[in-house]
Amino acid sequence: MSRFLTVGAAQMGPVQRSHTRRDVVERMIVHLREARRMGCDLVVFPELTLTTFFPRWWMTDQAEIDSFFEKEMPSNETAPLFTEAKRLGLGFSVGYAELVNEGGRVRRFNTAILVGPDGRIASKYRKVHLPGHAEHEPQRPFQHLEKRYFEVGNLGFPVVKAFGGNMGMCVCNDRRWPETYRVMGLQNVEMVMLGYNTPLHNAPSPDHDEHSWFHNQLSMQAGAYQNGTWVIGVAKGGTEEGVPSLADSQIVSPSGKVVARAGSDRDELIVHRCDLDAGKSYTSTTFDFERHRRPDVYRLIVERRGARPPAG
Ligand code: CDT
Repeated sequence: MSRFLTVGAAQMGPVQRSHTRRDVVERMIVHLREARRMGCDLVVFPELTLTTFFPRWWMTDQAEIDSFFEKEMPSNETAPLFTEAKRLGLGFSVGYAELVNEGGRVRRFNTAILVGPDGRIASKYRKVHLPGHAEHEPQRPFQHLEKRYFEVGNLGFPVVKAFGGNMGMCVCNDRRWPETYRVMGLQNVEMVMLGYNTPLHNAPSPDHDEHSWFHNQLSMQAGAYQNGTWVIGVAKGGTEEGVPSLADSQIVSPSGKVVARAGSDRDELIVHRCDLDAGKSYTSTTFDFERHRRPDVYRLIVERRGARPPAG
C-alpha cells in the first residue's frame, strides 16, 4: 500500500511587534484554507510563529519577556487555528515560545508541536541547540538572546507514529547539526518538520552572511539524504522589526533534492505530495544503519562536547 502525505510548508512573512496573535492566526488560517484547496494533509508553520522574533531585544522586565510566551496551547487567541484545522481535516505543526510550570518552577522553552487532524497534540519538541548569547552585547546591531530567554529542551528528539508515518521535529538552529537528524534517523524518521528565523546577518561571523541561503539548503539536504528522510524547512522571513531574515522555505526529498521552494519572502505556501516510502531505498542500502554504522568508533561524539587537538 502506498503511503503519500501531501504537505504544505507555510512560510510566513515578517511578524512585527505591533501584530497581535489574532492577526497572526488570521494569516495562518489563510494558509490552512489554501492548503486544503491544494489537497494537503499537513501544514508546517515556522519557529516562534505567533510573535515577532523577540530574542533580538535585550529585555529585563520579566513581564515584558513573558508577554511573548504561550501559557496554554491552545489559548483563547490560538483556539481558532485548532478549530479551523480540525474543520478542514488538516494536521499542522507550529513553533511557539512555551511557558510551563514543571518540576515546581516556571520554565521557558522554544517549542514545536504536531497537531493531528482531530485537533489533539500528537507530539511536542523543545529546541535543543539554542544559538546566540545570554548577556547583553550592545556592540551588535541586534541581539540573539535565545540562550537567555530559553532553557535547553528536555524532551530529546522524539519521533512519533502519526499521519501514516514516523514524524519528527526540530527547530531552526537544530537543522545545522548532523546529530539532530541522526538521533531521529535511528528512530526510522520519515519526515522532519522544522521552522526557522534566520537573520541574514550574524554579528560574530559576518563573512558567513552571503552564504546564508547555501548553508540553510546544505544542512537540510545533508540531513535528508544521510538519513533517508523528508525535510520540510519553513521560514519566518523578510524584514522583521528592521532585521532582514532568510526566507527560502523548501521541501527536501530523501534523495537530498529540493522538490519545492518558496520564491518570495512573504506569506507563501509551497506544497509537495511526499511518498513516505521514498527513503527506503536509502535506509535499506547505503544508509542501512544496522549493517554499516560503527557506533563503537563514534564514542567521542557522546563522550566529548568541544573539539580538542590531538595530543603531542
Ligand atoms: N532561530 C535560530 O535558531 N536562528 C539561528 C541563527 C544563528 S546565528 C545566532 C539559525 O541557526 O538560523
